[in-house]
Amino acid sequence: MNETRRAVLDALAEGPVAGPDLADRFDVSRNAVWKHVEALRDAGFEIHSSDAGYELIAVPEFGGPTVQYGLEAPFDVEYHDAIASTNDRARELAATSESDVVVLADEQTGGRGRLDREWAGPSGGVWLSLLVRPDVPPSHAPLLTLAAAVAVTRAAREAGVPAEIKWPNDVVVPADGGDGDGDSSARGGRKLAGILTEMEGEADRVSWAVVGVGVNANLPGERLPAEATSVQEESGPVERRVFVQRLLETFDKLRADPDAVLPAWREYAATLGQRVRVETPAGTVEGNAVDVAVPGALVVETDEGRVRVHAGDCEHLRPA
Ligand code: BT5
Repeated sequence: MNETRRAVLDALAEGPVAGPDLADRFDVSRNAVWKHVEALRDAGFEIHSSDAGYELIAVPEFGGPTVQYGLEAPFDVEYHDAIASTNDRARELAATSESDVVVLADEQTGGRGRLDREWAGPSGGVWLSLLVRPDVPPSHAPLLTLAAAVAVTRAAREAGVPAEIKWPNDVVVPADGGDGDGDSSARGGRKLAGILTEMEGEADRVSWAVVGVGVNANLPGERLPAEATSVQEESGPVERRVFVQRLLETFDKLRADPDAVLPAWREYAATLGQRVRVETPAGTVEGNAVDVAVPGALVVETDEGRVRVHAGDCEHLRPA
């Protein structure tokens, strides 16, 4: 949404305002004002017009302009009702000079998880990919995944869901409902969200990173895979516009303050203190998960000593 349109929208939200006044205020023609109003109506904003002028009555439930409206983070939002994969679209944009763009969809028909696994993306979810160009070495990219996990967890908790983070990239609702008595299911809870970070880098710097976030927001249980849950199932439907805004705002703050990522992650971690088995590309690691270390490695206390695991699938085991 361009700056004038955003400013027109802000003005309409403050009460009836006459078209000519808007034209004067923003130094554009009356016709241009009318075009902005019509474009906003097309995007689903309900704008009432009377003798007193234009007035914003309601914002759309979901979409690009409605997420950008009131968003306190510098992202442009490209919205699709349906798309194969927001990560694929963000990767296309990565080939241009775009940055700080969020590709957002209501429905994803060819969503991907890690290792080319399928990701179910029915209408009603929050499927988004952030295209960013952080000035960090490629080895630090996992911090983006952790930051996104913190951002999702915070937004989910604000929506009333006792979400926790399962290393490295899952946001889950523990089977014990988050009361911390350790009685989690063997796999570590029901999955609320997953994150898929992809990037391209040179030796010392990330060229682009696409952080793909999938959150089961307003989805009934029967539309979810087994072992999954949704915000709707846990605490009722959520205003997705607000959910996405909070998520993007937290992510934006954390990327500006990388030192804050690990402490926030530890605070929400379901994995720390658990007995885990991690299938890594180099083999299986089993032991107690004791910490997370820069840039996102899980520290596991094994019979042979401490091991840092950088990637893999993590299973929470029942205490021995
Ligand atoms: C992930 O992979 O958890 C990363 C998922 C990332 C999805 C987002 S949506 C926006 C963006 N665009 C994309 O195309 N992708 C990203 P992984 O850890 O490999 O988990 C995948 C596994 O989770 C699957 O094999 C299923 O078992 C399970 N799964 C699939 N869909 C799910 C869903 N909607 N909710 C919970 N679990 C699901």
